[in-house]
Amino acid sequence: MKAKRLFEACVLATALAWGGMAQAVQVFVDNFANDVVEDADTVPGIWQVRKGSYGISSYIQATEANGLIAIETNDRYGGGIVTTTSPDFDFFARPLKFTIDGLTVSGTGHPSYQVVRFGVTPNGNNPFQRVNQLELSFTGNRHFTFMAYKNAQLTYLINFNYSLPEIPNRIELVLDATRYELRFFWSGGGMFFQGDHGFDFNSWVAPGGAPTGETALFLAASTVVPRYNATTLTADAVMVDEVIVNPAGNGLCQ
Ligand SMILES: [Ca+2]
Ligand SMILES: [Ca+2]
Repeated sequence: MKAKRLFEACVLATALAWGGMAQAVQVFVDNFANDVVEDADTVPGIWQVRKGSYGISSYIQATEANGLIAIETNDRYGGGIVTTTSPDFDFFARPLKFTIDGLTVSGTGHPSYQVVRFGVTPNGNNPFQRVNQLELSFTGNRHFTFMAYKNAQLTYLINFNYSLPEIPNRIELVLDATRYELRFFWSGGGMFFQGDHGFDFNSWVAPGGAPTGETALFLAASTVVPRYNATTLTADAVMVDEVIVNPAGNGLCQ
């Protein structure tokens, strides 16, 4: 009930602010429409395909077709696509909203094997090392976590099983220098969370790096049961229609 009231308060604040708002300049958008995984709509070479980091025989495949990115894996620890680390995604410099739209998962295994991962990290070279990052994870059997890895120590910001009919079709994560807001949307409704993410500018660093605020965005899949040495997949796949990064106005609730 508390979360619902907060959502209504935010909607009201947004509605009141609407009339005076200038058109926000979009930071980044990728519709996955040019059939080249590495190239976003207008930014060539921004994505790289990365395997998980634990050295098991992992298989990651990212393909782009029909306006969708599809990520398939047999890796328990996650692999997928990662952007270049960039000041464009620095949410300490200004609030940003990261949107994942048109999300679906599919697979032939048990739904608990199908895991979607999405997050931000200052370590675009290896986001699956999990030293410092904020990461959302959904499984197909409706378990959701929002995790903060800080100096490789894991804190669950959110961790629960939810009674929804499906994985959210759209996820919006708003971050500013200290806080997060998280919204899920699916065909039957929405859900809202907010809280402190636990990082400050100086703790948001890649291993051995200096604080710059620069951030990478990643979208990944993993499976609960890895298929060691597999060279083909049983098609546990995460598919996404669009990734958008927008300024979030003067703070959260935008
Ligand atoms: Ca698309
Ligand atoms: Ca592309």
